[in-house]
Amino acid sequence: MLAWRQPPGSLAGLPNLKAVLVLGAGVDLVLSDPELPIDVPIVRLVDGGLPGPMAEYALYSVLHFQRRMSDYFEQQRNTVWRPLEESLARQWPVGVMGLGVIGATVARRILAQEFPVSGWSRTKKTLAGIDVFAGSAGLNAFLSRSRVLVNVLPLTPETFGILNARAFAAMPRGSYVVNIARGGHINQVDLLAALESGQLAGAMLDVFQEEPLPAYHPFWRHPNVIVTPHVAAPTLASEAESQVLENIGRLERGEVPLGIVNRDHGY
Ligand code: NDP
Ligand code: OXD
Repeated sequence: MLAWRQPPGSLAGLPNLKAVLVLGAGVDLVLSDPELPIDVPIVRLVDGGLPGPMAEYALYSVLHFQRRMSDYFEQQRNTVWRPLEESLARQWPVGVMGLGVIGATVARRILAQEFPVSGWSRTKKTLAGIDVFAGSAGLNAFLSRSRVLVNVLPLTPETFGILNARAFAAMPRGSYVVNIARGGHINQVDLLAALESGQLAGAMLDVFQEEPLPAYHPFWRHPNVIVTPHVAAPTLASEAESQVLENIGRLERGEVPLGIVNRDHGY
């Protein structure tokens, strides 16, 4: 089965299912399907042309906040000509949550623009020029130095709701959150409360617990929230096609496919 956002229960009628090849990087939806047989390999797209656009989106969001673009957009709407106090990239430490295929590219791209960058992952990585933290022991130290937090974690039982009141409280006051991973990472009530209190100054969100984001949702009209419709990185058809063909060949030959998901980790 080639799957992307399959309707719930659609795996049920497939008694001869040999493998699920997911046409994206995140496999949370497939793994959460109660009909998923326990012995079928799940394969995700590795790279799939996604890291570059994800890094562009993340870099844009960091520059947007650093260069006060929301303030200038608002001033333009009111025909106000007023230069605001500016700050330098080195005053904007950025934290990248998740240092996999995408996170490492995001971290390097932002570092190349002279922002200090830290990264956080399950196991400790080595990335030139990037301060790395790992596991729950490293989480608070990582958060406390993130003036902009960019989330590129997979959604798993361990990472569900990880961006919550405790995490926001550990960040510097007036910091920013960018979510380009999954809506389930964010506790929405806690995010709105942190924005209300000023603990967070803003958020740029590409992914939501319910997509499309319902019209009544407060994120749409919040002055300090930027909403985009899950577009941080569209899967490149040509990349997906060649990876799927390669993996079907590997499965037929009894070899391990590229991007095989470790079900114990959930990604
Ligand atoms: P990878 O599997 O390559 O990387 C995942 C990273 O997250 C790894 O560094 C891993 O650590 C870390 N991680 C996983 N669980 C934990 C945990 N419990 N605590 C700390 N770190 C953890 O994934 P990709 O980089 O390919 O993709 C990341 C996610 O981005 C996808 O799952 C998807 O949800 C999202 N995405 C969103 C898109 C969009 O358009 N908005 C497009 C593409 C992807 P370790 O290496 O130590 O295991
Ligand atoms: C993905 C996505 O996981 O587009 O690939 O969200």
